[in-house]
This record gives sequence, structure tokens and C-alpha cells, in this order.
Amino acid sequence: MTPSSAVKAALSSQVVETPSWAYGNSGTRFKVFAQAGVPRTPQEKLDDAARVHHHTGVAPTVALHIPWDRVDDYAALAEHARERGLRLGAINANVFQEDDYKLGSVTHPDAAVRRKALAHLMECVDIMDATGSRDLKLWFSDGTNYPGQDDIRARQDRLAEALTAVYERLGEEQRMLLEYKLFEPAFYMTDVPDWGTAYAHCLKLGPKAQVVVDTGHHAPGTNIEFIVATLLREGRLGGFDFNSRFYADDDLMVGAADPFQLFRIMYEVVRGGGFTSEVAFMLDQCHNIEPKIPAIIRSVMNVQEATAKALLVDADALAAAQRAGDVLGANEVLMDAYHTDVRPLLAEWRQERGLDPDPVAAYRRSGWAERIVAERQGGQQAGWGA
Ligand code: PSV
Ligand code: MN
Repeated sequence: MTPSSAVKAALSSQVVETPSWAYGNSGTRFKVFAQAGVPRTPQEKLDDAARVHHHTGVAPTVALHIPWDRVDDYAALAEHARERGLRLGAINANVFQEDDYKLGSVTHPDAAVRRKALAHLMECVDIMDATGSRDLKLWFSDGTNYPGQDDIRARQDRLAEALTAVYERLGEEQRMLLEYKLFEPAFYMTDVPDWGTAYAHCLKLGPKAQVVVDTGHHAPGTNIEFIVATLLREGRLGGFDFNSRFYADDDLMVGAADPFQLFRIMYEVVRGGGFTSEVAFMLDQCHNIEPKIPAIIRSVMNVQEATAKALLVDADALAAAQRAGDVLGANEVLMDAYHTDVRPLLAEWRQERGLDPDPVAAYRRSGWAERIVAERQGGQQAGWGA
């Protein structure tokens, strides 16, 4: 087994980015259940994110979603973050919530709609310039509902044209993270349905274009860790949108539905040398019925637990068993690490950093939940308004 000191050192370099939208109200297409104390502004979302970082010590960056987090002065928003020990992370573009996008955004058959969508993507890069964000995250809801509705190849050409324009606009240190999703909202065909399509576009664009793996965006039974291993091997894994799914894109807390899958993914990250700042560990979740801040703290802890277990895998013993063709032995090495209770190690790691060993309990004792309910009266609660 890897010594716990080495595991702790590796854990200290991990950053888990929380999504601004997870702090706001959310729901399904049937109902959004509002929660008392939910932020009304991007600034209040950052105030909540600062609590998550305060208790976990590993969540110093917050992803924004535009226009959900639109403000007049992004440099001032970045300063608001800085004052709370945070940085602004990935800028997520939104070309899926306007009437114009009914038939697509950058792949729409009408050039005027494509221009509008592209202008939004460019605006997102302007925002990155102001916030100092490195990553532009692109997810397109584009697709078709019926065979023959539009030309599959022409839509790929339009997509490539828009991505090229955005790529050329990126600064030296900026990256484009292209997200894929097999299903939803288009029913027949999605324009970026899988990692292969995203990878093909990224490959043509250049090294600043990277694929992002949202764990909820695959068919049931997909071997996500294989995708992770492959993208890392090709130098194209830009990051993760972590969440859990039982049925579709459920956006539940990462590690809740299938902690073993999360471990297998993190093992491939460790194995592939992806445990670096080049791979962004982002959450993309919504907390519809559970209190949001403790759920986000729990999610961060779940990522840490899976990471610690992956770091504990005895690489030498595993390689030896694999070389010897020892099927059961090799599997046992992996399972030994998975079955290790890493909670005491993580509690120790937290105490060494001056953190409470139990972040959720510490949050509950902090009084923040009561404070925001009392203070955040009036105004319009943030949410994506389903
Ligand atoms: C789409 O399902 C997605 O995963 C994209 O990342 C969006 O930006 C995000 O969800 C919105 O919650
Ligand atoms: Mn996502």
C-alpha cells in the first residue's frame, strides 16, 4: 500500500471546483422547490461557496454560468471572490435557454441564430479575460428530434466553424473544454453525443481544446473509466463535471449513486498522471430536495474519499499481479484499496491543516444556515427557473 503520508501530500494538491448554480434553486421540469436562504445574487453564491471551502479546504474555485451569473462588473465579482479566499473558475456558456435556439445554437440552420450563439460564446471569453478564468466550458443542447430534420454532416461543419472562431479568440493560457452528452434535450440525434465526437473536434482545433467528461452524460453501463484512460493517454482530458446518476442526467451528489465507479475513475486519473492542474475536477450538480451547502460539502468529501482510495492502490503489487496473469490477485489489489476506510486518514489530513475533521458537522454548528435564512429576505432567489 502507498504510505499514508504520500496520499496526504497528493490530496493537498487537489482542487474541487464547485458550480455557482448548485447554490441556487433547481428542480426537474416538473417542479422547482425553493429553499429558504438561497442566494439572490452571484455574490451571495460566492459567500456560500466560501463556506464550502472554509470547511473542506479544497474548494477554492467556483464555476460561473452565463447568463445565470451575469453582473455588470466581472472584475469586481472576481475581487468579491478573492476577498473570501476564492477564485472564479470555469465560465460555462449557455446557448440552450432562448427561443431562438429551438433548432440549435451554433448548428442551427439559420446563420443569424448561429451568429447570435457565437456572439455569446465570445462574450464568455471576454468574461474570462475580466475574471482571470482559464477555462471556457461548452455544452451544446443542439440536435434534432426526427430523422431527416436537418443534415447531420452540415451540422458538424457549422459546429466546427463556431468552435474554430472561439478557439482563435482564446488567449495563450485559456482553454476550451468541450462537453458531450448522449441524450437530452434532442431525442433523435445530438450534435456532440460522445467523447469521440468531442475528441475529433478538439484534435482538429489544437491543444487548448480539451474534452470534459460529465459523469451523468453516458448510456447506462458505459465504462467511463475507459474513456478517462483514453483521453488522458491522448492528452485531451480537460476535466470532469462530477455528479451521480441512477437513470439519466440526475445531477445527484457525486459518489452517492456509485462510489465504486467514482473510485475506478479516480484510479485511472492517478494511473494516467492526470492528478494535476491540467485536469479540472468540477462538480455539476443540483440539490433539489436536500440542503445545498452541506450537500456540496458532502460531494467534495466524496471526491476526496475516492481520490484517497485511488491513491492507496499498490501500483507495484498490481503491476506484478497483472504481469503474472494473476487475475484474482490483481483484482484483489484494487479492491483492497477500494475497501479501505479512508475516513480516519482524511480526518487526520484535515486536522493537520487546522480544519474540523467532520466538515458537515462543523458547517451545521457554524450557524451559517440559520444566518442566511434570516438575512436573505426579499429579492429574487437565484435559480435556473425550470
Ligand atoms: C448539461 O446537462 C450540463 O451538464 C452542462 O454542463 C450544463 O452547462 C449544465 O448541465 C447545466 O446544469
Ligand atoms: Mn455538465
